[in-house]
Amino acid sequence: MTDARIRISRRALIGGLASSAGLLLSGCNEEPPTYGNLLRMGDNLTYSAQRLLLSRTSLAREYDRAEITSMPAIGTVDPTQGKAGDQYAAVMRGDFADWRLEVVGSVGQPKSFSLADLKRMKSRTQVTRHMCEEGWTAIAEWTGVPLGAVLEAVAIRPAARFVEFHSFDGLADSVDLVDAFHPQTILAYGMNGRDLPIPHGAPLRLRVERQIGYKSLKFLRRIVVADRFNDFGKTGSIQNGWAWHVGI
Ligand SMILES: Nc1nc2c(c(=O)[nH]1)N[C@H]1C(S)=C(S)[C@@H](COP(=O)(O)O)O[C@H]1N2
Ligand SMILES: [Mo]
Repeated sequence: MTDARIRISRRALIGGLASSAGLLLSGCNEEPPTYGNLLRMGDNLTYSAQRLLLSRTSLAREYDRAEITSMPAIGTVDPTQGKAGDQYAAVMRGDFADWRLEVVGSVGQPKSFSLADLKRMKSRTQVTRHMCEEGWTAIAEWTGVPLGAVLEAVAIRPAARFVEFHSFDGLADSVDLVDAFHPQTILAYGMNGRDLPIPHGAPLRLRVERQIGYKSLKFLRRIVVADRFNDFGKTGSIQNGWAWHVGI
């Protein structure tokens, strides 16, 4: 590591500690959200360090198709059993023809997209390594529409800072606009050249390749663009003991 890099990471460290102690510099867009909880300082550390050390568009490594591995389905694999189970079952029975992705919030033109609408938009295919917090990794190919293209289509407002995702199984999470507009952040409807299988999040899941696996929410139903940070209470990662920002 060069001297300059060491200085940067020390600054990231100090910045992370300061902000987690509640000393947020007002008006600084590089600061992560704060929840006034010292136990969450790891969020600030990984957030500051990644934002300082990696360029906004540096890409997660991509692999060849020949390197694809098998991938277990983890967490919710059958959303018909969950909170909005009946609604999921209804759209699943129709092969997701009646499913819609609602995109609302701090936007000029709220829209609701069918799967066909999303498939007609710009698409990106990427072979990446999924890293689960439980310790396993897997390589798969994902095809979808860049989240940035969807956000442009709804004309997000200048005050917007976060993009929130809501799933059929009740989970919710968010990313900042750096991750939202990152070229590898896609709303995936395809996996390994086929439609996204139900256990892996059909009909649409998020892929956030520069963060750990649980950020890539499956079974999406709604996206809300927000000006302020929301921890989603019991349905969010934070109150479940998981970090909000988990850069890899
Ligand atoms: N809606 C929803 N999204 C989710 C989960 C979940 O339980 N529900 N599990 C997360 C975790 S911990 C991982 S590792 C990946 C697993 O994706 P996979 O089932 O395709 O392997 O999805 C993430 N997204
Ligand atoms: Mo995971």
